[in-house]
Amino acid sequence: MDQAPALDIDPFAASFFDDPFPAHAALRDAGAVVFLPRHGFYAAARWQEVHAMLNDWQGFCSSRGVGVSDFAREKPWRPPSLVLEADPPAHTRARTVLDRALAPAALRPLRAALAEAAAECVEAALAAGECDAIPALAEAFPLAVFPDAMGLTREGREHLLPYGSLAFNAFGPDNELRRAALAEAAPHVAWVGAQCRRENLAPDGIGAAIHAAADRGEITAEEAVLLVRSLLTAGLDTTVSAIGAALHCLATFPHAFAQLRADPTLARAAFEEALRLESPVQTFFRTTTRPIEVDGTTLGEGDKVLLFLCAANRDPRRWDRPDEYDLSRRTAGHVAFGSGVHMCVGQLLSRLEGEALLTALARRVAAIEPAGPPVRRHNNTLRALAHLPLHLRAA
Ligand code: 4IA
Repeated sequence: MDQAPALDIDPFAASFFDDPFPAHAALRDAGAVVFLPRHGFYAAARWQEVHAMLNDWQGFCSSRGVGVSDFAREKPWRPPSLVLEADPPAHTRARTVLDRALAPAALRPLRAALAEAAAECVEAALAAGECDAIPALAEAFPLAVFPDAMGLTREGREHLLPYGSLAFNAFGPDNELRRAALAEAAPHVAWVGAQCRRENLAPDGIGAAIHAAADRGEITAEEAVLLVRSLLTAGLDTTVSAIGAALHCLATFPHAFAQLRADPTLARAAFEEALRLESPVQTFFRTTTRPIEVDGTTLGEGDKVLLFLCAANRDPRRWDRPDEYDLSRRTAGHVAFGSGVHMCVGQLLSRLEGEALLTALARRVAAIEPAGPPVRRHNNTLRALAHLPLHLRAA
């Protein structure tokens, strides 16, 4: 069987983060799977293979870690996630608990608070006229709703974003970003670890709902702590990145913003298309459980494969005009939330947040214009902005 084509690319380098798109195209065009000799792992960047691998948990497992590090050979930096870093049947048991805690019935009561907080954030940004939309909107809005929804105490919330940033950097190779994040980890890890405990969570929040599953015997008390940790890890930096991406898209595609203004019910579509185009979670890995053939190339057992979600979401083999932000596009099938048994358990809350913020924007803002160049925030997993200077004009 053929060997995979090799490409001399480092997908965890600063230059890659600044402009990943030419390398995405090179990866897609080189083959269905490509070997990256600099790191010693494989990559998949076409939609078809990324989607197929995400839906084959038997062949492409998560329990050996979804980062560079192979848990079969290296000790993980923290106890593994019971959902992200697990396979069925263990995964199914833990996932069922989170499914219920984040189900429509559990989240419906949040809608009013989301709309109110979104309106306040947009009003505050408008009052300033010119703003840095990352702290002012992309961070301020999720921070105003998510920690309360989880039931967290007010003190120490400044640890949440650094903890997420650490976890997402830790999926990468042993580079400067990962080393720097781990060197600063201790206070963030300690705070988040303590907040996952039942006695530190408000009785009416999502965190308490997870602990209630332990009372019903669905999971143990210690498992509940780790499942709360999953939501605190995955639930904030991701939505910050997604909302930042949507604001960037709306500022750079004025026609799309005009459509959104004319019809605020397009908020959901505007958020979804930003997810497809920018894909907050850029990449993660699977590990092969046996020799597997992919389009004529045979992978061995225990090989790491890096799945390029954003490259799949812009694959011209799957999407028309893939680099265009188009509110009328049928986005179904994008893999920004993953696919298969691990598909984002928080996607409903994510969409409610995105919809609330973009609806508030559509109702209150007449024009969004760039007020300076955006500045990227480099991370081994997340595509994110550090700064997005915008000029907002009130409607
Ligand atoms: C967890 C891939 C990302 C969104 C994610 C990160 C962490 C966890 C889950 C998902 O800690 O369980």
